[in-house]
Amino acid sequence: MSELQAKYLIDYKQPDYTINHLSLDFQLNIPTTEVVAVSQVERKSKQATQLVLEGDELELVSVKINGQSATHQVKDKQLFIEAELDNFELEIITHLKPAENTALEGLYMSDGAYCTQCEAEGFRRITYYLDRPDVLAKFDVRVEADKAEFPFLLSNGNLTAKGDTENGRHFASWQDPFPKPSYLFALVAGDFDLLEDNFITRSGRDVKLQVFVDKGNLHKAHHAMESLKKSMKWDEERFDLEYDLDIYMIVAVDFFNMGAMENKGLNVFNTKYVLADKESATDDDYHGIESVIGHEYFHNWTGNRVTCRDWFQLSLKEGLTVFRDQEFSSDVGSRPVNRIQAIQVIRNHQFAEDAGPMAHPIRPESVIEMNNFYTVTVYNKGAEVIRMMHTLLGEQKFQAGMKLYFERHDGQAVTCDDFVAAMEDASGVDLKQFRQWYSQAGTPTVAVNESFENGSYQLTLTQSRPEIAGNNDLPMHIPFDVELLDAEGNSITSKVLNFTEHKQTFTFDGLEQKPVVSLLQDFSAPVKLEYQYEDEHLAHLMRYANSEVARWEASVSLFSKAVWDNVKALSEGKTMQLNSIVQDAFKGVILDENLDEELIAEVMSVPSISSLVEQVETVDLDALIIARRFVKDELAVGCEDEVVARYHASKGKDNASARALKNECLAWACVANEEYEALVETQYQSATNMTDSLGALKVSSDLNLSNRDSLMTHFENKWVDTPLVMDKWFTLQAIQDSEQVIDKIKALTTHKAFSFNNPNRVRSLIGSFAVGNVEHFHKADGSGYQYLTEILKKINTINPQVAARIITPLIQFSKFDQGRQQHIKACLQELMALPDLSKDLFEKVSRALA
Ligand code: 7MF
Ligand code: ZN
Repeated sequence: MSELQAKYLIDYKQPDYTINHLSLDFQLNIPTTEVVAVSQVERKSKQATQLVLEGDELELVSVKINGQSATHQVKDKQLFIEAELDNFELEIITHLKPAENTALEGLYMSDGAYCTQCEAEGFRRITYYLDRPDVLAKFDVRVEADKAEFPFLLSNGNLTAKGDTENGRHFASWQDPFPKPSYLFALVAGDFDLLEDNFITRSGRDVKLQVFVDKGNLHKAHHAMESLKKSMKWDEERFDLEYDLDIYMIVAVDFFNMGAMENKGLNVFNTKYVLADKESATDDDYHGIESVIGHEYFHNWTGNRVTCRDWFQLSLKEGLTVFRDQEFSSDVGSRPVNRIQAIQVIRNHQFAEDAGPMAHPIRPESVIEMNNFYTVTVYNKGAEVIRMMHTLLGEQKFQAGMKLYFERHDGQAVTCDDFVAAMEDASGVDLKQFRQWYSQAGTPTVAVNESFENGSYQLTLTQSRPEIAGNNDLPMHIPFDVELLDAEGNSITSKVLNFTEHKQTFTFDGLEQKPVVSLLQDFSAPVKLEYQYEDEHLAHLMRYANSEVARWEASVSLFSKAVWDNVKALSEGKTMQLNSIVQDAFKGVILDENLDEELIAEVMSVPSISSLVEQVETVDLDALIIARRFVKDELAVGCEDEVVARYHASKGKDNASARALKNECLAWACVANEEYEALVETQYQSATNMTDSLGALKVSSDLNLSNRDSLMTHFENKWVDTPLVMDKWFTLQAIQDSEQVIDKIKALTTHKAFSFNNPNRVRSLIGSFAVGNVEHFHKADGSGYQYLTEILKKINTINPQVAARIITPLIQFSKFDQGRQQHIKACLQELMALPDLSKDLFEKVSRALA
């Protein structure tokens, strides 16, 4: 079978053999590391004669069964072993080259430390194994390395022995009492600063907590530690879940393909989600760290204790764990602001994925490269699906469902359907139709019609969804939250409608006047709405809707409508204009003393070009850019006095909400009038935290103020040795509005702080250009596409996962004009012709060209 062939969910079969115990022995050395893997194998299917193991990038040294050399053959990344025994001991010795591993999958070196990343299929780069999540084994691990260079030797579970060996080397032995799939294995060896603390669990057990960071960064580890303790407490209180080992370790590494990884007892994190102090990290960074630490911790139950049967079930653990981390952030912080941010991820990224060539249900049915399915669909739409169940059941029944899920499946590898069944059985709520959310790709659309007669208000909803292979035409169960308001802004009624048919009418009787309706409140389902709003209607909601999320939502719709009205004006050769209702509505929010400042900042941050693109089927990108800029400028000019006043009022306050508002006000003020550059200069020079200095720098850079170059140079000199801060600087460079931006980016790839081997650097410079610089990446001459293609060719061989992530903006293009599409197609064909194209890129490029 070619490795470029897809695998299918319907082909799932239980394994013929399983492994109950694995002992791993690592002799860590550069260039060659030796791994001795001893498995206790059990034959499950009596007619099986051959054990087939997966392996990749390995040098096979020997294979023994019960101490005797075994008959075997390696073919196409698989090892076939003759094994006609019901129980046997299998010993495999492999050699690896960690220092040459730039893909950062399996065992690799990160800045002088050994570390591993095994999810999804990286364990097969360490030894030949049944590398699939439904094989659960108890792991014993022995690690040996040079003592001076690698004083810390870590793996999953509890330390059982350590000591010195020969030639300045030492060893440590670890035992994980919980059976686990191979993707949760981890090993780290290196020299670190260590922050220690402890947590007493609800039942009184004392858990040792350790955060390992690069030398010299100890002072940046405290927020991560506090976040961990908060997470542990929250999971006990809200989900009744307690930690289960005596030790919990977090290691922060510079070279990491993703955000973090939940390896049992030994989480490995990208430094970006651990290191913070107020000089170098923004309020957003602090928030991100708290939520990622939470996410990985919450996996201990939703992912590790109960894991996935196969990788098609990834959303079982990821959708649920994202839901849990969102609830955590909302309980310990601002619920409306967290909800707004989650909604934005769906609208700005997930809808695009669902409308593009990589569209898939939250439980995909076919996969070539599993790494390509760690997506906003599986994660974030998956979380919305869990949230809808929460809405349908309510907190109490939802928690009863969780309890039953753990009672039934603790220690097992299960399916999404097992989860839904537990929710259904514990609550008595019928979720048969609801299960469609797991199998349908594409974003459903709900068209809304209303009528009002004799005191009766009728809301008629019609649902449809795109025709994508695998979709059916049965209606979905859509929880549809509505609120009716009267003309004075009082709430008449608020409820969640069970919208289950293709077309359904809901009636509200006994009304005196036609109500103003707030639709799909709190984004109660991940759908697109079709409804013709009037400006007055939206302004009313912005002012009076009960829910703050609904008020923000109305501001998004009002701004968007103003943009589209002007796109239309442009196409008809008319002059652009902005309705004073829009002006007044935004002014009203900016002046509102009762609204949370962070919420005002969210309203002021107005929809991005890419989120506007998501609202329509086809778009004249150039007209959109002009119209959006016009609306933004008009609003800023109209609110100049108000934003300047609020800027000064927020200045003295020392909290994240006030800073968020202050920085939005600064941006608006400078859009209105460049004379406020003096405020930017003062804020930058007197800032005592990164939120304020970066806030000022970003305004100067985005608007190309006259102090831009001097501030950028100052920032660069100050932070050149702090990689995570340089990432912010690289991003500002990449998203600047300059005709020379590509040449500038090219020059920056030789900057001493840049490296193509480090995923954070590539994402901050190249990724942000492609995602965040819509105007220049999508230049009509194709130069942006061509540049990304050049980079992709390079990264394809260095790190296929990173390449496959940053190609996203190049394959989600179908809305633009023919000229742009032709340029993109030529780029994709160029990639397709690469002799060494990775399967990660192959899957995406071939789907985009199909
Ligand atoms: C919060 O899911 C939300 C999502 C896989 C790696 C972390 O725990 C994870 C890992 C990818 C993409 C997003 C996230 C993760 C991964 C993530 C992290 C924090 N199991 Br790929
Ligand atoms: Zn996760």
